[in-house]
Amino acid sequence: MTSMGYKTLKFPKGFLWGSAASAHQTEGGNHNDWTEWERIPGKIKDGTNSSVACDHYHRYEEDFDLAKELGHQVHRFSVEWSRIEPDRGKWDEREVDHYRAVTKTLVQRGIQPMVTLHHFTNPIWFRDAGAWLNPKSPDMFAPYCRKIAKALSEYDVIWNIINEPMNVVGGGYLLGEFPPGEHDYGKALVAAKHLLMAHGLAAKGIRETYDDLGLHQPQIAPVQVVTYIEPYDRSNGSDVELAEYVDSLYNQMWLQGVMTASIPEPAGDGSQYEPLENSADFIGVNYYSRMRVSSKLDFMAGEMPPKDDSLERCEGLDWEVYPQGYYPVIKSYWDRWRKPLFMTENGIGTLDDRLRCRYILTHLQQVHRAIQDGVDIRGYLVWSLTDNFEWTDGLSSHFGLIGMDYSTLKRTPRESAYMYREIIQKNGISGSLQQKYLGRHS
Ligand code: GCO
Repeated sequence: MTSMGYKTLKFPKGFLWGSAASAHQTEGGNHNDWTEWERIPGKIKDGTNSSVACDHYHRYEEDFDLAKELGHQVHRFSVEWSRIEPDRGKWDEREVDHYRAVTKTLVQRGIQPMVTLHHFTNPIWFRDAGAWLNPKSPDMFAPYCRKIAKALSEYDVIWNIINEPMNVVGGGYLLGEFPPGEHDYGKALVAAKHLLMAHGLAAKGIRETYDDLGLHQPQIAPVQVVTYIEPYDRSNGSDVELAEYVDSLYNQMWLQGVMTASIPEPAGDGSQYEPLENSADFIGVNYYSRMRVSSKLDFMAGEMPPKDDSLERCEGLDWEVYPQGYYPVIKSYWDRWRKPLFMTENGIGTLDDRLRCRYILTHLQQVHRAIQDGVDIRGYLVWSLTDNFEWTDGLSSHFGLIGMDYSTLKRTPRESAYMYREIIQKNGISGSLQQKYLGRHS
């Protein structure tokens, strides 16, 4: 016991600390399906767009200098497919070189690169071909993955393939908040199936690329967003049933496909899909909040019961701050799959940086608890290194450890960034740090 009853929380040796970001949200200057979507009035809540974003495309060295100064040991970023393959089968080698330079810049700073190959955005030609509804979409995605695997193979890269596939499905084909803006359950399942196949083919392509080059196999992982789903009324059987269904659809089905090398129901008929074999060395878990569901409302149309007013919220997106949901989410994956986990995103959009500090600390307490209970967790990444363009909310969302003045593009680390650095340096959280930000232990 130390300060005021808070225990020092030690993390395992070799636990990796860092942050995550994506190309479209930070780079500026992209032209993909999201670029066009953003131009449609009403799609982005604050009317902003990603045309400049953080200008990270030109300022990545400065950003990685900051990451290094802030003690980060790993950084998760994405390669923008539309830059690499602006037309089908046509490669832009200068852009390939760009991401080689980005990766090298991290390595030179002693930061482990974790590379996502698809973080929501699609090239225009792929959109025009029907995107993830096209049965050939997995084959269209695979050559790009091989290309980047080869290009970055000289560095020790950890591969994430597709970021939050069920958000692509839910946002794009159920809730209509992401392109192509549809509300169609049947199409959503088709997209989920093709995203699974795409993960498998991409993983296989990366493995073969490394084999052909005579290199050791890299770490490859799927990245799932996991929301803790609860019935609005626990005593109502239909609410409980709906919660189970939503959990199985959003949190379990896709990953089950990866882990069992099959296309599970309802996206498929359970048949095996061989390329998915050996496509997960660990599971990337993105956690932000919980969601309550009520059978009295139309969940598929995005209708949600009222939020709990006693909980703090993420600005704009209005997500409840719910660290209690993190532990059961982690445990459910561990108990089911016994695969190492990596916390690939966790964070909050807010200008109240003390809230961000509390958010990070209370969530890390849950991660630590899971580790104590035997879960193999390899690392933790804050979303995000800097403020950036938030999909439906635009630039007025503030997820960064580093604040961004969009008029000057000046980066200023927030207090949370220094708090996080202290945690990284100690590979743990002292009692006094918890007391400072969380107050007296109750
Ligand atoms: C996602 C993405 C990130 C978001 C973050 C906050 O989870 O949707 O991976 O790109 O910006 O999660 O919404």
